[in-house]
Amino acid sequence: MLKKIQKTSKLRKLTWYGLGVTGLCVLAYFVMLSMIPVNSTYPVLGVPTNHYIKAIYTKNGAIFVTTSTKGAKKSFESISKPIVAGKLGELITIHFINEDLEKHNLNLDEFNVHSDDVGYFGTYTVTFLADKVGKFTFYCASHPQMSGTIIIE
Ligand SMILES: [Cu+2]
Repeated sequence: MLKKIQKTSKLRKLTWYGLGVTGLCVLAYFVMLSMIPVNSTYPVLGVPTNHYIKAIYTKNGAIFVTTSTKGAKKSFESISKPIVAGKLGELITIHFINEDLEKHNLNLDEFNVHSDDVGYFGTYTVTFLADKVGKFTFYCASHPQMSGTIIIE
């Protein structure tokens, strides 16, 4: 009788242990998935550089403005055709924020970045691997005047 109880509790422990390991594996799987840049098929380890791209309203129509940070301070430059700079091999995270009443989207074809339409004060975050050098154009598909340049060196 006692042996049977011991056996059952052992089995129970084993079951919980099994469930725990399975849970951890599932968690690890999703963490790994989240580390895959949008233009890659495998996870890339690294701390991405954060770039912020805002869509703002001006009297000449909406434009993109940008800023990038490594620290806490952010300041946006209100110039049209902004430039985002990165280095080859770097993970780049773009936070797109729409501060215009109209919907906008963000596209960077060469790195497979395509957002849906983002509404007023909506955001879209994407991480990609800067795996080629050159000058690339990001743009809003709905508004031809909205574009900027990404330079990877
Ligand atoms: Cu737009």
